[in-house]
Amino acid sequence: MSELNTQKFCPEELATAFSLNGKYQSCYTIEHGHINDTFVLEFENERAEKEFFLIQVINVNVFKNPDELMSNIIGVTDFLRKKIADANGDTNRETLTVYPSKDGKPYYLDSTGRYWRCYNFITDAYTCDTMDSPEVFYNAGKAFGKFQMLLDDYPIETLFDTIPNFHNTVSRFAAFKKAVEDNLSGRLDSAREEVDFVLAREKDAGILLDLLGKGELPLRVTHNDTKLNNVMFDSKTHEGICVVDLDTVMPGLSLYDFGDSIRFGASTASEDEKNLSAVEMSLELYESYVKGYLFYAGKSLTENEIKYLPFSSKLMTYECGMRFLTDYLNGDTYFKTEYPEHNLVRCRTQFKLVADMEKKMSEMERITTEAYESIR
Ligand code: GN1
Ligand code: MG
Repeated sequence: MSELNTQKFCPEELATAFSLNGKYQSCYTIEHGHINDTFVLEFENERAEKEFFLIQVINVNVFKNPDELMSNIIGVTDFLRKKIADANGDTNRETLTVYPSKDGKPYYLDSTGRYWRCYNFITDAYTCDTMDSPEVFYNAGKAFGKFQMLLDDYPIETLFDTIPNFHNTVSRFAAFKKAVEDNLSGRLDSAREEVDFVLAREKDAGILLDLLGKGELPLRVTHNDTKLNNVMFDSKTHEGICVVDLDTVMPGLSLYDFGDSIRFGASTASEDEKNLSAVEMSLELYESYVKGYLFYAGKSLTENEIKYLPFSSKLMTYECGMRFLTDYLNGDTYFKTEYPEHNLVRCRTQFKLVADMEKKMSEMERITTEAYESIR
C-alpha cells in the first residue's frame, strides 16, 4: 500500500463511472505486478458497511486491444462463477467479477484516453512476493491446479490471443537476439555474461513448441502468468482462494503455468534480489507445489505433461530472464522498473535459478514421478 498519487487520476470520477453500490469514501493504491496500475476504492453501503472495489488502468502498451482483453476475462470469470456456484462455493471470494461502467461497457474510458476496469476486491486475504512456507505454497499449487481443472471444458476457440506468441520461447529468443544486435540502450557491454548465458541454451527454446507442433502436448486454457502473487490466500485458513491477474488467460500449455509458478514461488529470494548467493530453487518448495498442483490437475494431465514438469520450470525461468534482459537492452520499455539496472538485476536472479535447476534436475524428476505415482 502506498500514498495515492492523485495527479494520476480523479478517484471521484471513477467512483461514479461504474455501477457500484453505496457512497464513495476513499481511495488508495496497491503495488501489484510489473504491468498495470492498481487502486482500491472504499465505499459505504446503505447498511453503513464498508465495500471495496479494485480499479486498474489497462496497460495498452502491453495489451493492445482492451475489448478482446475484457472479452476473455468476462468469459472466463462468468464460466468460473457458474462452476463455483454449482459447487456451493463463495462467488464473491473465489473468482473475480467485472463491474461494467455506467454505459454498459467492460471498462471506463476517461477523458485522457485511459481504459479503467473495475473488479470486486477480495478482503481478508493476502498475496505473497516470496514464499518460505511449504504448506502455503502447496495451497498455491492447489489453487492454480483447480483453476486449470475448472477451465478444462472452456470453449478455447472463443479466446483471443491477448499477447500473440506470449510464451513462444523461440520468438522470445529471436527478439532477444535482435535486442543484442540493436543495442538500443548502449548497455550491451554491461551484460555480456548474461547474453552468453542465454545464447548457450538456445536449443532449449524450441523443445515444448516442437512437442506441441507434433501433437504430443495438448493446447489448453491456461493462465500464463502464474506468479505466486497472482493467487490470493485466505487470511485465516491460508487456502489459495482466488486466482487473479487474468489478462493473459489464453490458449497455452499447462507446462507454462506450472513452470512459471516454480520460477517465482520456489525461489528462496525475490525476483530482484541483488545478492545472488541468496537465490536458489528450493527442492522442498518444488515438492510442495507439485503435490498441490497435481491434487486437482493431476488426473487430467497427459504422460508428456507430467514428464516435462521439471523441464518447464527451467524453461519458463530461462524465458523470463531472457525477457528481462531483452528489456534492459532495449532501454526498459516494457516492465516497470525502479532504477536503471533493475531489469539486469532481475535477469541475473532468473539465470542463477536456471543454473541451480540444471544441477537439481534429476532430483526434481524424482520428486515429480513420486508425487504423480501417489495420486494415481
Ligand atoms: C509480468 O503483471 P505481472 O507482474 O504479474 C509479466 C509476466 C512476467 C512477470 C515477471 C503481461 O507479470 O509475463 O512473468 O511480470 N506479465 C506480462 O515478474 O508481461
Ligand atoms: Mg500481469
